[in-house]
Amino acid sequence: MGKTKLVERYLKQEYSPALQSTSALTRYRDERGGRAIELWDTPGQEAHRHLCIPDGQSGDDDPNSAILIFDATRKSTYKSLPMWLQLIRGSYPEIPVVVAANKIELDPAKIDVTFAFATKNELELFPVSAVEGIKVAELFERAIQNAVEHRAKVERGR
Ligand SMILES: Nc1nc2c(ncn2[C@@H]2O[C@H](COP(=O)(O)OP(=O)(O)OP(=O)(O)O)[C@@H](O)[C@H]2O)c(=O)[nH]1
Ligand SMILES: [Mg+2]
Repeated sequence: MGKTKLVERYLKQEYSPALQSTSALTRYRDERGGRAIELWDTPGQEAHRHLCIPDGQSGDDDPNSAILIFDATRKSTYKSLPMWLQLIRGSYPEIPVVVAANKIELDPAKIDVTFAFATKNELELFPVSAVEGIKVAELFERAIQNAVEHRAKVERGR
C-alpha cells in the first residue's frame, strides 16, 4: 500500500524500492516546526491487525490523529477502508482521520476522483505518491495539524 514508503518520503525525503513488510508497530520520533512529533507506522496485513491500533488504554500514549492509506491501483485495499476506520473508531472515537490514495502517479486520472468512502465519512482525501513525492508533505502536515488541534481539545477537556 505504501505506508512505510510514505513515512520514509516524509521524514527522509527519499524513496528506496527495497521491499520489507512491516510486522510490528514502528514508531518514528522527529521534530517539525519546532514541535516533537511521533509517527506510528503500522503493519497492514490483516493477520497482524490486532497489532495495528493500540488499545486505547494507555492514556498519554494515545494517538492524536490518523491517516488511512490505500493503493489507488488496487481496489481490494480501498474496500478494506471501512474495516480499518471501524478499528480506529473502536479505540479512538474522537481522533481526526484523513484518507490518502497512494501510487497516484500510476493512474493520474484518479487525482480528480472523489472516492465515495471519503465523502460518505466526511474525511479529507489526499491523492499522493511516495515514489514521486506528490502531496506527501501536505498529507502529513494536515495530519499533524489535526493532531495538534485534537490534543488541545483533549487538554481543555481535562
Ligand atoms: N508505484 C508506486 N509504488 C509504491 C508507492 N509507494 C509504495 N510503493 C510500492 O509498494 C510497495 C509496498 O510499500 P510499503 O511502503 O512497504 O507498503 P506498506 O503499506 O508499508 O506494507 P506493509 O508494511 O506490508 O503493511 C513498495 O515496495 C513499492 O514497490 C508509490 O507511491 N508508487
Ligand atoms: Mg510497512
